[in-house]
Amino acid sequence: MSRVALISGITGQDGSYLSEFLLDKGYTVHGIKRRASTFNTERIDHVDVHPRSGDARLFLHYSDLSDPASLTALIRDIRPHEIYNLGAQSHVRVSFDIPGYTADVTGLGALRMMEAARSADVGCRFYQASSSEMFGSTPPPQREETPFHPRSPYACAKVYAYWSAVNYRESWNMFCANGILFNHESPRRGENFVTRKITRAVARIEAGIQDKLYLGNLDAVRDWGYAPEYVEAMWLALQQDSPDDYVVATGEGHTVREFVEAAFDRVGLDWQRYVELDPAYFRPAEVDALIGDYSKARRTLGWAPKTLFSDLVRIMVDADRQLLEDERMGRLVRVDR
Ligand code: NAP
Ligand code: G4F
Repeated sequence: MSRVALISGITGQDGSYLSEFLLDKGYTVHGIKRRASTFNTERIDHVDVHPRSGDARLFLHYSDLSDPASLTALIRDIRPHEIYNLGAQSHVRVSFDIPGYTADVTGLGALRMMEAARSADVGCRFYQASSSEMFGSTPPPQREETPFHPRSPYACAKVYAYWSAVNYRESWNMFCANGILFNHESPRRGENFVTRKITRAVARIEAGIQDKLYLGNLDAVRDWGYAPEYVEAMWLALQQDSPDDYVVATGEGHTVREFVEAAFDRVGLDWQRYVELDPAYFRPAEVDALIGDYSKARRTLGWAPKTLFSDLVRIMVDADRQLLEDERMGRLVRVDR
């Protein structure tokens, strides 16, 4: 019988890659989508076979991390072997504008998922999408034992969710694992995270339809990996004999400025002619440097990154050039089923 997984955040970057990964492994995949006034399933439409075809192994359900009753009912109904809690208000800068909502969805939402799994009593394994943002101002390299010093409402909420997962493990003997993932990017990255904002702008500036790119802090250092590789680490964390917490990273740090320079270089343009600073993109408190030590994941999970900085920049710039070309040629048409 096929294994069953439930993913919150299935419509996001990681949820889409994880769905593909689990479907390839033969899983039946259920995902939580939230009601929106516009279509929000663009990242998974290509793997979503309609149930009426009889071949479907991906099923989407309306629910929300703010609605405990629907989470409990869903888990009781589908009885998953594995739950991946990827849903979150995941934008750090935005979390300063909506701190209460971020705490509710990103922090309490994780608790609601764990409590729903516990009360449904289905004996499933639970993955919590923890974040390198929890390390905040603690200097690199950061590893599992590094103390947290969160610097945003988002990071505070993630610390709460992290400790809730540890607490459910210790209190209820639930198999709860935290993946402490450092930044990971891809052509499916949300357009208002810095890497994707840059690569989209590069494609548009090259095509002559955008003049300037407005950014905030160019000095921040991030450890950027490739998202499709990171979802394998999530799965591996749930295949171990006992639950644990893992840093997942590349071990390489680069500044935002280096990313900008490499992306403009890819199309032969001098970034200094196009990039301007806008104070609106600076944060009330910044995380200066995140560089992860992933030795435990390598040793225990057998996981290591394959795609490093310059390949990541190339993949993202080339994908945004292609996407723009497809949009301009009218090749991207949504077909309702
Ligand atoms: P993302 O693209 O922003 O996706 C977030 C997902 O959460 C989307 O599917 C979103 O739905 C959903 N969501 C938001 N609010 C929700 C709610 N109230 N109820 C249910 N679902 C809700 O994020 P990502 O990059 O894939 O990251 C996945 C997870 O890993 C997040 O928890 C993030 O905080 C964490 N993380 C990410 C990174 C990274 O570098 N990407 C690093 C460390 C940790 P809509 O599509 O409807 O908006
Ligand atoms: O791309 P960012 O918005 O990602 P950030 O804040 O590191 O958070 C991401 O990674 C976390 C893991 O460490 C995740 F938990 C979180 O969910 C999210 O996926 O910003 C990266 C850096 C920051 O230092 C920011 O100040 O880029 C700097 N930056 C400079 N100009 C900008 C901009 N960030 C954004 N979003 N937009 C700018 O214009």
